[in-house]
Amino acid sequence: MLENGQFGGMIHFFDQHAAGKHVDIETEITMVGIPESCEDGWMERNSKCYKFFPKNRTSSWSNAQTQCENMDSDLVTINDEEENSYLLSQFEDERVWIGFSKGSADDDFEWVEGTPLNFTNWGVSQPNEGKDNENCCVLEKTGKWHDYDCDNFEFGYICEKRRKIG
Ligand SMILES: [Ca+2]
Ligand SMILES: [Ca+2]
Repeated sequence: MLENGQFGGMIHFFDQHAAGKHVDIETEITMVGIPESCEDGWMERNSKCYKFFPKNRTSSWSNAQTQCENMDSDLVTINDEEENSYLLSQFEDERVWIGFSKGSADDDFEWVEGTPLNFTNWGVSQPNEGKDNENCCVLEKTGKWHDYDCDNFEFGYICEKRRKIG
């Protein structure tokens, strides 16, 4: 009897402890306003929301970025191999614009929303500057990245944003 009582007491203690922690975490999340899911029409993955605009909504790179900005987002930033693979699984186009570009031929490619560059997936011989300035980047269906002329091609595109702030 005595051992049963002690054992029960311990469980009660841990339950209270866990319940207290749960409340603390919920309070913290509410204060910084992170939860909430993606808005309608946006795909959710790892706290980010994505919207895909395939070839029936093609655009130059800068128009695509403007469209994303109008929805409080940017052209997608591909941070790692997993995100690259995820995106590939979500569109059928030959290639789509991503948020990777440079101001001129002499600049370096950078992410439009400012993420430090720690992953690239250029195709063979890319970026190659082509015949003209190729200052904008696409994600090809092969998974590889290619630089293209920003203005003289119209492709589909992908917008990305953090999950809706509640
Ligand atoms: Ca990303
Ligand atoms: Ca190229």
